[in-house]
Amino acid sequence: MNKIALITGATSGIGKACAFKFAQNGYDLIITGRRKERLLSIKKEIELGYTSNVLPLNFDVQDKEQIQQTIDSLDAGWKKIDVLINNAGLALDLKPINEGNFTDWDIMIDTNIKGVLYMSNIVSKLMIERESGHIINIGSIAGKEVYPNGNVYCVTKHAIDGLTKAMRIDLMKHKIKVTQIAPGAVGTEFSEVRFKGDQEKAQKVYDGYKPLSGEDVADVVYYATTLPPHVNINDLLIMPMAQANATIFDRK
Ligand code: NDP
Ligand code: 8X3
Repeated sequence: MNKIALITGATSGIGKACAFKFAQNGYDLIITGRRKERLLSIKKEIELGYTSNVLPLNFDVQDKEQIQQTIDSLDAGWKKIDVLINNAGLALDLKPINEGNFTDWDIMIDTNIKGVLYMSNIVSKLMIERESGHIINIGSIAGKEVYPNGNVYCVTKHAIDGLTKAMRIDLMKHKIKVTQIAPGAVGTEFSEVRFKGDQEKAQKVYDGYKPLSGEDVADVVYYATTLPPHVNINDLLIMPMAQANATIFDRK
């Protein structure tokens, strides 16, 4: 029987790259996101190219009732989740604290923090029944440092940095590994979402250097799952060569 990975936010970027990486390595996949059409086309593409079975689940990680109902309704086979990748997340805008938009703040906090809490609570219960599992939280350099106007997004990723440590303590006795993978700049739809469709602003983020790709991050996420049972990567910061920290880039 294949192992199963559940990936939140698999319709784009890092999550989508993780779906393909885990499929290449023989996993069955539960892929989730709000954009149903994308989930269906990714399922089709993966099932054409690999032997994996793919179950698309269309929900918003902000909606705890919907998550609970959806996971409860899985059949016993799909409930045997080996790897949970808490990847779904977003930034909305870059504004000083006095100019921030409350709706944007709520969406970032509800998605990036509460979404990870709901998913981890619900899926860890299934892992605890089997005394086995691995939860990988996608953090960020923004969870290690702060940068101008990043306030609320940075705080959500600092929360993931702390939560990953806390979950590791709670779940260690159940033989569940907990890992944070924290990337620097990754060339995904992230900046397009942050700048609400403004392509020019989004492109400027990556001007003059090569950011990580979703695939670069997926390779590292997958690697973390390949280690022997007694070995865990607690925390891993992965950066583009041309990014020294949250704010210093070597742009040519
Ligand atoms: P993308 O915008 O390309 O992908 C984000 C994914 O999250 C999409 O699949 C989206 O799916 C999903 N998502 C967003 N909101 C929700 C929601 N409410 N419910 C369910 N799914 C949701 O960005 P990335 O791949 O770059 O981002 C993935 C993760 O990586 C995020 O947590 C981000 O914070 C983090 N990260 C990104 C970095 C970067 O520079 N790109 C660097 C460090 C960390 P859909 O819209 O279909 O729901
Ligand atoms: C996403 C990367 O640029 O906001 O977490 O630090 S950034």
